[in-house]
Formats: sequence, structure tokens, C-alpha cells
Amino acid sequence: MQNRVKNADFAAKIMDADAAAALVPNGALVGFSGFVGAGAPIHLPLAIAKRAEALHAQGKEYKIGALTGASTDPHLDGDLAKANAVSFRSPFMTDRDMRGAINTNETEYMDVHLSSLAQQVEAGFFGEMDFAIIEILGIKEDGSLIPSTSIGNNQNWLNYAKKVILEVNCAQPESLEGIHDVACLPKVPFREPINIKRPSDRIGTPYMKVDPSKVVAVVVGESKDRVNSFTPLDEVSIAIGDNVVKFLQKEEAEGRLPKGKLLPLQSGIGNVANAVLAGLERAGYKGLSCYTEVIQDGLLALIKAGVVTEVSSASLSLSPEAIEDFRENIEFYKKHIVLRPQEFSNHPEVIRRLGIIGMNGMLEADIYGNVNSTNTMGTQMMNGIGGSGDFARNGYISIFVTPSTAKGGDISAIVPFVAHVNHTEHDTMVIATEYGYADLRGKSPRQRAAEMIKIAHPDYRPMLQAYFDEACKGENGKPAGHTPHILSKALSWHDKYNKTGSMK
Ligand code: 0RQ
Repeated sequence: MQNRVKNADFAAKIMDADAAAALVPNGALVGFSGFVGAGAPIHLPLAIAKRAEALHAQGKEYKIGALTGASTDPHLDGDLAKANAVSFRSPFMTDRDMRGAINTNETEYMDVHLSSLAQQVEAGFFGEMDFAIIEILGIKEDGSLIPSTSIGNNQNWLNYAKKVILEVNCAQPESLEGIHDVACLPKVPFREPINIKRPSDRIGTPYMKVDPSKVVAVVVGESKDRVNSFTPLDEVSIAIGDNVVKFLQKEEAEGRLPKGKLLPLQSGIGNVANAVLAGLERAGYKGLSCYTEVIQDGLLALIKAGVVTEVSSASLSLSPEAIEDFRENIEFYKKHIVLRPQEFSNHPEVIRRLGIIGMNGMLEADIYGNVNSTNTMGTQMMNGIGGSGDFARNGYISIFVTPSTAKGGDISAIVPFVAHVNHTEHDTMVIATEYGYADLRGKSPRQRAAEMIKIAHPDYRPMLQAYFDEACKGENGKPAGHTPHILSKALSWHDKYNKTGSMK
């Protein structure tokens, strides 16, 4: 094992993961590192999970609160959820077992915008943070910490937590040193304007800092990020990508976006978001920039191809194949990438000022443009809002993308009324499926409905039109009003799916 702990005080605190886990008591609120599968500790959560199982077997209680940057799956969320060791979770997760614990209410979950969690913890809205457990690449002679593949809320947790455990991951390349730009917002009301004028601007230092007296353990190990590989692009996702590009090109042609350069892009997570990025490459763009929170495989490929040359992100969330490519070409990628904390990557003011084009996946939208990104059939948590709200609310243009149907056609992604609302009609501007894009800007609810029905799957278009026409007639002798609905039928599609397995 390489010598990654170069400071003698920290080296004296090295212990194994089981000994470090034993320091974390029942009921502790823990701030973990980790953002979309990148840079989350592995050995500590596993040791905490093992300990929880052993204590449960003795009839003792053991659960912790777990705050992160974003999703960590499957190592941290998965191991802890399987051990039923999490009482409270925030702000975002994508792990199947954690999702199960949340939907059976074994774990309380608060779904919060990624930009705001750190500020809310600092303000004390969650009580005191007892521990920070943070993966790092190494500790320098002067005690500064080299961050790992994500920054997320790490510096914030190091600042706020009463005690700190550092997990030094020797499997992550040390050559990442220098890619990070670490800073922290001062407390309100002492904040100054954030000096980020373009995605590549740096405002901090490449290292994190921690008060050494708070560090109770250093665990040294090796573990690779475990990010799932992407499914290859299919016809539907290629068509969605092409429709988004068609929209962007129209905006350029009509003078609302700079020609050939667009504006800095944010692209969300998932297969469809990946497909949109691929559409930009097919369209021949070069020299674009991104101000986003996650670099997934699709974006890495675009950097390699010169389609994107400047990227600001909070994490490098790459599949095993993409990680190999990243390692081989690390010096090249470092010239194009800045990794920064999520309170900056997702900061509403910066997003609004830079004029970001936000592109995110969704579960469903209604005919008026309200979007549900999180709760299937209105009740079952999928992943969380993540950063989609930060970008949708504040972006210059906010785009949502989805296949027109899910579950083999039994679910329509365009419905009369969404069963849960994350992004209201006031924040959504463009919605794209494989059948085209609905441009909702500058349109009233009734005008929006006409656009939305056009991008629904052909099987569902007549049903949506019939709903809208009936709603426009008004109910109970009253005129239809500004946003026509038939209240008794607004959620009937979801109800039907729950009862019959199909919205048809
Ligand atoms: O489930 O695989 O079990 O069939 O949802 O759907 O179409 O593969 O879409 O991978 O792009 O994810 C909204 C979840 C879309 C994601 C969501 C089912 C569908 C499938 C996935 P199966 P797809 P994607 C920045 C931005 C919120 C956070 C965010 C997301 C599974 O984009 O989590 O945007 N967004 N963050 O079958 C029931 C529907 C459905 C449905 C799809 N209407 N009802 N199930 N599915 N539509 C990143 C960060 O914040 C860090």
C-alpha cells in the first residue's frame, strides 16, 4: 500500500475500519462523502453495517442519520440499508435497498435541493452533525486533504461535524490532485458575490482542510467507485436527443442562443440524459462548456471528442470502462475539468447569471407542464429531486426529457395531472420525448396543453385530448377557468394503473 498519509499526526490515528466504526454511536448524525456513486467511503459504511447487524442480533438498537452529497450506491446506501441501520437519509439516493427502506418507512427521507443541504445543516435545521466520514485520496505533509472523485458537501461536513473519520482510498489515482477547487460559502449575512464568471474559473484551493483535533480515526484502504455501466443508446433515446438538439438549433437560428456555442449546459443523470449529450456530438458541435453537477460517461466522451472543452462539476461518476479511459488520459482531462463543492456547482445565483441550459430526466409531466421527477404513481420514491430543481428553477432554459411511455407502454409519461409535483409549470420551459418537443415558453395553460398532447405517445394522445376537451367544457355548471381540470378524473390514469397494471 502506497504511503498516502504523509502527516505524522494523522498517521498516528490510522486504525482498521471496524475499530473506527465502533466510535460511531447509535443515533449519530453522520455526514458522508459521495456524489452519484463517486467518492463515497466503502470500508466504514460496511463496518458500520456489520456492527449494526451484530447489535440488532443482540436485541440492541442501532441506527444512524446519513447525509451525503448525492447518491452513493451501492456500497454506502446499499450496505447500510440492508442492515436496517439508517433512521434518516438526505438528500438523494439511487440504491434499490435504500429506496426500499424509504418506501417502507424504515428510513425517514428528506428530499431536498442539492444546493441547499449544506446551508440547512450549518443553520442547525438537522440538529448537530456528530461525525463526518469522508473519502480522500491522501493527506499531505501539512495536513491538507486531497479530495477524491467527488467533492459534494465534503468540506462542509468537515467544518460542521464534531468528529471526523477519514477514509484514504489508495485505489483512486493520486494524479487527480489539482483538479479540485474547494471553497465554502461564508455564513449569512456575510456572503460576498461568487466570483465564477465562466465554468473553468477557480475560486478556492485544490485541497480540503480539517481541524486535526477533530479527527478521531484514519482508515486506509482500496476500493473502486462502483458506478453502473450505461445501457447502449436505443432508438427512443436517440430520437429524444435529436429532438433536444433540434430545439437548440432553432434557438440559435432565431438568435436566442449564441451560434455554435450555445450557453453552458447542465445534464442530469440517467440513460436519457446521456442520450441527449450524444445528440450534441452527432450534430457536430465543438468547444461547448458545461456547468453541471455530475460527469457521467456521455460527458467524458464529449470532452474526449472536443465537443465540450470546459466543464465544472461536483463529481466524476464514471462506469468501470470510462474510469479506465479517464486514468489513461488523466492529464488531458484535468485540463478541461474543475471539480467543486455542490453549493457552488448548483448555486442558484451562479446558474441564473451564467445562463445555464438545464437538461434533466423526469418520470412524468402533465398537460400544463408540471413535472414529477421523483414519486412513481405519486407515492413511491424513485431517487429524489437531486439537482434538477436547482437548474430548472434558475436556468436560462430548462428542458425535461423522457421516453413517452414506461413499463412497455402501460404508463404514459404525459398525463392529465402529475401525481406528485417537483417542478411547477412556472419553471418548466421545454419538454421532449421521442415524438418531438413541447415549447411551453410564453404560453398560457391551454396553449401549453396543445403542445404537450402532441409529444405524447400516439396511443395516449386521443385520451389526453378527450380529457382536455371535457375539462374545457367546465364542471357543475361553472366555466372551465384558467387551468381546466376534471377533478374527479385528474388522477384517474394513475388510479387505473394501480388497479389494472395499465393506464390504457
Ligand atoms: O424503471 O428500469 O425499472 O423500468 O423509471 O427510467 O426512462 O430509464 O429514465 O434513467 O433517465 O431516469 C426521472 C428517474 C429518469 C431520473 C429519472 C421508470 C422506468 C425505469 C428509469 P425500470 P428511464 P432515466 C442531476 C439531476 C431526478 C433527479 C435529477 C431522476 C426508471 O432522471 O432520478 O434529475 N431524476 N437530478 O420504467 C413509473 C413513470 C415512469 C417510471 C419512468 N412515469 N412512472 N415509472 N419510469 N417513467 C443529477 C443529480 O441530481 C445528482
